[in-house]
Amino acid sequence: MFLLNDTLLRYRERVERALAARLPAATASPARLHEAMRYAVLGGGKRVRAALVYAAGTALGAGDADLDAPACAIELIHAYSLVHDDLPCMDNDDLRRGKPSCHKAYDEATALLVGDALQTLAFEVMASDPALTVSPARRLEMVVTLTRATGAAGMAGGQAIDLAAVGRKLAPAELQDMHARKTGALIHAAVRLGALAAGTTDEKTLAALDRYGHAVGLAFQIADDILDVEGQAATLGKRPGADQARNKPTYPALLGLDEAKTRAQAALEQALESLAPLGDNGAVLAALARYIVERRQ
Ligand code: GRG
Repeated sequence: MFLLNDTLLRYRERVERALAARLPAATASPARLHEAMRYAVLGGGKRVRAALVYAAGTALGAGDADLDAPACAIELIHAYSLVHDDLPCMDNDDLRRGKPSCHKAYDEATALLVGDALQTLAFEVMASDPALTVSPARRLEMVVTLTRATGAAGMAGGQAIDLAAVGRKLAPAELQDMHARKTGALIHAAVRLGALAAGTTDEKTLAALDRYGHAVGLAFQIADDILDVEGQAATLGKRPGADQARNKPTYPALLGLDEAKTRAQAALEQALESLAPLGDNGAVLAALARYIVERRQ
């Protein structure tokens, strides 16, 4: 029997090394920007998105080396989003991953540039990293997958809906749409990139993993909303209660804590059911889905 903790640790260590190798050296000019990029990316984070890339790719027969580039690209986009999200013009958070957020450790202009540079580095890695050995057409499909998840149709669009919704009561369908873009799109893309890196062309398998990715994205966000109510600052690495304090639209705020937990379980069940076509090869993805719902940070 495999242990998820060991597998997660191995993925975390692997992506940490892969990221460190792809980020610009802190000593190279412009040193302050490069140092801040490394500060924002390295030495923190659960690396759930990278783990989803590795687990999906491995389930379909990819080697780790082919999965490093998409795992890094996803984590670079995610780190950029956190740096920008923490800025005073957005969520104005001083703490991230248990340490001062990027604009607090450096300054706002540097944090803005860090986000910009991490986003472009992610696309450079996806488009040209030599560790990825798929065909040019498949690589282009991966670049497009990442752009759609990141841009106005995905994460940036979801963030815009979120900012516009503060203080306003969203309908459940609106809340789901916002989260599907803001958080779900990147999580779904992580799973799909893993599958694409494995060279899979089987539509049924890709469709099953798409269903899994959407369900896990939803489960992740509901769990995150619940943690904002029930979590502890020491384990979260950020202030709990921030969503409530800002009157943000969340699942517990809209539906109550019990119903939010019911929905998280339903999304988990859906994720697990989606994995049926993968048989035993879906075991790590199933354990990751459970971890995403049951995590305490
Ligand atoms: C600035 C374009 C732009 C988008 C920001 C992702 C996002 C959109 C904002 C982050 C706000 C937030 C806390 C959303 C809740 C879900 C989420 C992304 C949590 C953080 O992800 P984790 O828990 O973080 O995977 P770690 O630190 O473990 O990587």
